[in-house]
Amino acid sequence: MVRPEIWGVLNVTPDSFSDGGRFVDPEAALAQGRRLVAEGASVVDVGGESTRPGAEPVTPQVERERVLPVVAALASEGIRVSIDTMHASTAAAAVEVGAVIVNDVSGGLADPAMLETVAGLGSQVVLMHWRGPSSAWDAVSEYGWAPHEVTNELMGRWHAALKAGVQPERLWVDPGLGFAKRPEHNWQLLADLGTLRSIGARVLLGASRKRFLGALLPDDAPLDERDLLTAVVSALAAGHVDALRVHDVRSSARALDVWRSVAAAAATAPAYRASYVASPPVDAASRGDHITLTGLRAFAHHGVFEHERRDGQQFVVDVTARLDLRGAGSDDELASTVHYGVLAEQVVAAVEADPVDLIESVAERVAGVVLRHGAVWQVEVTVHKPQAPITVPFADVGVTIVRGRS
Ligand code: PMM
Repeated sequence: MVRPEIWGVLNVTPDSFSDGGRFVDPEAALAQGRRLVAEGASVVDVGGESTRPGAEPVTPQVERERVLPVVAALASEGIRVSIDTMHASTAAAAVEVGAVIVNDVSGGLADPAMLETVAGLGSQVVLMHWRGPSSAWDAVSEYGWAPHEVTNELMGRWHAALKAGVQPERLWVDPGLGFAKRPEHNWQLLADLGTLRSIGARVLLGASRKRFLGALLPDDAPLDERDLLTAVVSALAAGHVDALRVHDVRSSARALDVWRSVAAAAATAPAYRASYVASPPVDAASRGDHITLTGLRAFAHHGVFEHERRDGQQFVVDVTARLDLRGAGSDDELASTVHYGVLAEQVVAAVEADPVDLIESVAERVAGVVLRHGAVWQVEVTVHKPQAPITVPFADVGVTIVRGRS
């Protein structure tokens, strides 16, 4: 399992919600950027305009004056810098002085020139889910199941970016936790990051210190108490995202150490016991999706009798693999599903491998092979033995097992 990156937040603003005013001085900002990297950040995300509800918008000019010296200084030290801006002109100027990622919380909607500008810059681009400025949030924070709407809307931004000329491998998406989302919508998004992955872009997640986490703490809790909650989110989300955007890098890095230890242990377990940390969560909408393969024929030497071991016989296998097929249904990409031809060959190979006494063991082996496909969350396997040594006339005998991820 690949460990997600940590992106450290560096707000060079007088008024950001959690670190406003602390790093306005370029020297203080530079020192903080270095500290974020020393603590484990692989990117420093520099912002010069607060997105906090009620914050005063700044002109691109003021924004550039704040961020450019800091971006240039960090980049000159070999640090990968992301510029958090909604302004195409700031994005271009920041890339000019060394930024390698443009993080646009409006997903290219706030500034009509943004997508074409970044297409020409050659940088990576984060498209965050956005439904307008904070003044409009009350009117637009309605969702059925937030992961669906957010994914659909981000898919639209992803297409817009491609149309503007941005290559797909340069694109990131971000569900925009806290942006026009009520608390329940943020929790829904965290519960179903798998849907977001169906877009096929890398996923960035920004839960750090946000209000929905603060709501779990006493009213008078200091802001940095939210870092523990952020770190827990980092560990819970780690298997589903490519990067985590956080203010306190240390605590999330420690949380990822724990996650990685669990994920490493999961990787050594029998495949059908693969831990939930390695698999996308399954939401109700896709629970019934499945691929079936029936009547797969294999010749093997399983059985308790000597003649069975010596002569072999035919086995017939049916497999029902349950996985979320919505991504494949919308992008029409083989990579978004399981290739049934490959699966069929793997199942037959598993049946034809070393002889065992029981078809129960054969079924377990087949289930393990199917669950090795990370997208499959549950599998039903039936192994038939139509030539079994049964002394009375019979049509078929088989065992069926259902296995899933714990
Ligand atoms: N959140 C903030 C600012 N920029 N960018 C991305 N991609 N994702 C986010 O969730 C996000 C962001 C909120 O402000 P902060 O800098 O005070 O955390």
